Amino acid sequence: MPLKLYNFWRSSCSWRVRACLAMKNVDYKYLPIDLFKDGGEQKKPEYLEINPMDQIPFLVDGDADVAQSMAILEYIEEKYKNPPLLPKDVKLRAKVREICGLITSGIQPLQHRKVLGLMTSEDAKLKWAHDCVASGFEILEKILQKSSGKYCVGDDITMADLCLVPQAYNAVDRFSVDLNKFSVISRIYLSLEENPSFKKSHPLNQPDCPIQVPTFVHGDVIISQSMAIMDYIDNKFEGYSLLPKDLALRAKVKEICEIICSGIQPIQNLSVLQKIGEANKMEWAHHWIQSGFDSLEKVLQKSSGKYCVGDDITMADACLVPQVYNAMFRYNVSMSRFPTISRINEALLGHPAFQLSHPDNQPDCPKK
Ligand SMILES: N[C@@H](CCC(=O)N[C@@H](CS)C(=O)NCC(=O)O)C(=O)O
Repeated sequence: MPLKLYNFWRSSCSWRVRACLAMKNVDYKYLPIDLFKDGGEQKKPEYLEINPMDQIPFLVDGDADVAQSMAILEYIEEKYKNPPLLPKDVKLRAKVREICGLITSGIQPLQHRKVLGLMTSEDAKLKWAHDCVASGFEILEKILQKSSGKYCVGDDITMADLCLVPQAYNAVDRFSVDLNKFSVISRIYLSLEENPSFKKSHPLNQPDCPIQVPTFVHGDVIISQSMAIMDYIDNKFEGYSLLPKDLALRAKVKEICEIICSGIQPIQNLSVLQKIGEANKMEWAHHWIQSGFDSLEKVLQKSSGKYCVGDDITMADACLVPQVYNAMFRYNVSMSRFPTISRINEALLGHPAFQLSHPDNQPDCPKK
């Protein structure tokens, strides 16, 4: 009977255990416990019956059950010997446990959801979590400067790395900690990001992770649909706004976004093309993009300055560039009949934000 792991895709403590099982190639049944649904499935009587602690991860192995990620890691380590995740040398083994303790008792609990729930605002939560993680990382960095080789302790992956990777991911992804300030932590984190066991156990690769891409996660806020995400980012983060203050211009930006996001992209997305079939899909995509671009060209002839609406970059431009890229490189649409779209696209491709976010510059883009 395979092991059963009660866990949640986003939970860093769960990731530690999933990574351990992946390293040791142990098969297990994934039992999702949604920490957010209906006030949290971890608090439901049926779960508390299994695990009196309203937490995950929780491992069941026949008549054995174990809570607390470190106890689970030790259990798996003792039961499945290869590859070992604790060094043979007693001093190194203690060092691994020291690093695990620092992360699992000294950092993670301070940024636990229950603690953050005591803060009065989203900003206060983020500041608290950021500061706790950053100050913990300052200490961790000093320890790792002495202990690390390729990984946290020497050149072999250990339990310390199982704790480090999820915590570093949380730090960057949820609490905007600047990892560049911690050169050893970021070196180890970046090298392990590519490791197949960490990839397999990664939050975004779990069956209960919301399947739609893009999905944006910010603290407890989880949003999919690109327009809704852009709107959130625009309102949440001060500084440059991608929506004009003027009401009419703002409406024009949204009109252009909709032409692209509702009028062009959905007709040429993968699931539609699969239905259309291999033989006809290019012609189909070509046709609908061209007819969408015909309308868009006319709108832009009136609305554009340097960019889609006037001379400032807006959400409309954020929609335009990826659609032109698709048109040109996936569906061979000739852009010569769309001079305004092409001109704006060229101008935007020179901008650092569009270079940084370009498909070719993403970590999951296959190396050429
Ligand atoms: N020390 C525990 C901590 C477990 C823990 O904090 N789990 C979190 C998810 S990472 C949880 O279940 N939270 C429940 C909640 O937020 O209500 C361990 O290492 O397993």
